[in-house]
Amino acid sequence: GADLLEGCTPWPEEFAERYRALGYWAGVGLYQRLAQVVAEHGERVAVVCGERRWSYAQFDEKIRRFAAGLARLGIGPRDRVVLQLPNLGEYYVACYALFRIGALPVFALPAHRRSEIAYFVEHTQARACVIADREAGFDYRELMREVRASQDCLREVIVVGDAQEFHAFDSLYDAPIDRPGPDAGEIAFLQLSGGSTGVPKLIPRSHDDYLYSVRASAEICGLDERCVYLCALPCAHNFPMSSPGALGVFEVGGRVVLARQAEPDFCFGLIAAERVTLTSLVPSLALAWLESRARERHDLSSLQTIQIGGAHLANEVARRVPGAFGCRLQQVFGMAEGLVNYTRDDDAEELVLATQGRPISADDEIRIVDDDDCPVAEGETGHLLTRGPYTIRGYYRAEAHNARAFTVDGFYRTGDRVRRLASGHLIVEGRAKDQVNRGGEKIAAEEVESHLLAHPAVFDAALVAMPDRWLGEKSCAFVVLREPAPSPRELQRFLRERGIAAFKIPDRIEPVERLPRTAVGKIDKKLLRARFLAPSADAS
Ligand code: J2J
Repeated sequence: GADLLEGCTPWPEEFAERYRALGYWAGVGLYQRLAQVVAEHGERVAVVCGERRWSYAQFDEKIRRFAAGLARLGIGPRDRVVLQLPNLGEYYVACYALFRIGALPVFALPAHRRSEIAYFVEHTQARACVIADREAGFDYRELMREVRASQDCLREVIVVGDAQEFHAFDSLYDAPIDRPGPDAGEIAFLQLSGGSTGVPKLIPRSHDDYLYSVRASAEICGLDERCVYLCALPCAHNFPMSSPGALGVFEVGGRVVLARQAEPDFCFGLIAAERVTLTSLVPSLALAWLESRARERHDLSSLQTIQIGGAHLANEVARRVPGAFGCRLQQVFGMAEGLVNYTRDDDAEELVLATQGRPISADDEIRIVDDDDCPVAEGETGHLLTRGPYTIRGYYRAEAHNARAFTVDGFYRTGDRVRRLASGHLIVEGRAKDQVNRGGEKIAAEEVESHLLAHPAVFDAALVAMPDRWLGEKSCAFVVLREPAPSPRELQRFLRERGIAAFKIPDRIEPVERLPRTAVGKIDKKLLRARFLAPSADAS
């Protein structure tokens, strides 16, 4: 671990040794593992994307050819490449090709705009970006032109579709070359954190640690080669990627069906046509699927399990799922930093409906503590801290933040408030971190506040969650304004022009005289949130 990628925190040697000795870390790289599956399941269908169907052998050939093309562009071990693609088969080709050559994808979301992408490029000193030409009315090539103008490190732009002055994705399918893969202890990629601070944090995951979580997840979920998984969430999210997600399905020789949109009608059609057995949803999407009449028009009988996670799932919604879809519900409480909890097939019904599951691994260490880091009494609610064979020990290039986000003995402070049952199942009771969870999309309050404060007429700003029937939470910014005061609409436009993802733009902006403060002078967000509980305060 001594010569890990600069800016990453290795596991202490005694832990690494233990995780290897227990067989969690198998010493196999992510591409290497896929190659083993290809050898066994070459003729089976791996990826379905629109009209295209790729067998494992075809998928692998694309990966090896694309890896050669990347190498021709000079992309090599440990180079960072920002990957910003919608749900397309090329997503996984690019991922595994980068894994193969030991370069690191940086998992951006299609919703990200100039501010986020420029930050990822700069912070990781990325050499290349992989994008789609256009999607949902947005031209990503335009975005790249803007980013390139300010970022000298960014040499190559690779475009799925009409490349214009950039490299066409398809032009990089060279003749494969054999090359040794990276060591499995290496960092495989940088995943995005939900975060709560001013700038997004990046999560370095190693081949060994990630593959363990994927393999164990596939096992817990009982996947085998007959599994047909519908990827309806953005494929860059950690949940549909690894819990067990697409990588879990590739682990067993199953089939990944990519949904370009998450709309019920569209997805139900795919479920019926492809005989989908498994999918993963955030609660807001599950609710939309439940409420959709389209359910009655399609044959959904192939579904065996719907996983729901990423945000609070209301008990009433959980109860409706099995009956409405004629399949099992599995609750998933996970985080891109590591720890993932699942309810299990043989759990009592009440546990499945009312808890967020228990950890993957016997070596996931769970601590539930009070504000002073002292363990709370058994069964009481407290802050969740965790450490284990697939939970990171530090964010990428974030030394000062790491000192706060991890305990001295390496536990990650999740920012979630949980309670543990005697069975080991966790119930997520709330959140201490300064974040809005907007239908599973995480918004770091401080990040949006600092964008607001960049406006000359904004004197002070506080972003808080407000309850929403569909998304669970929406965001509301309370702002103290100087004259001439801009309207809420003007402020929203200002944020859009700063180039931030649409989901981060406050759903509501409330001008106030002043922000309430706590005794120590911090903005009292609890008091601000409480306004949404008092019926008289909600004017909208
Ligand atoms: C309440 N809050 C939840 C749940 C996540 C699997 C599943 C989800 C994610 C994910 C993931 C929750 N109930 N069931 O990476 O592999 C909130 C918590 C958590 C944060 C992590 C996976 N499931 N959450 O959502 O990194 O606050 O990962 O700390 O996006 O989502 O967000 P993220």
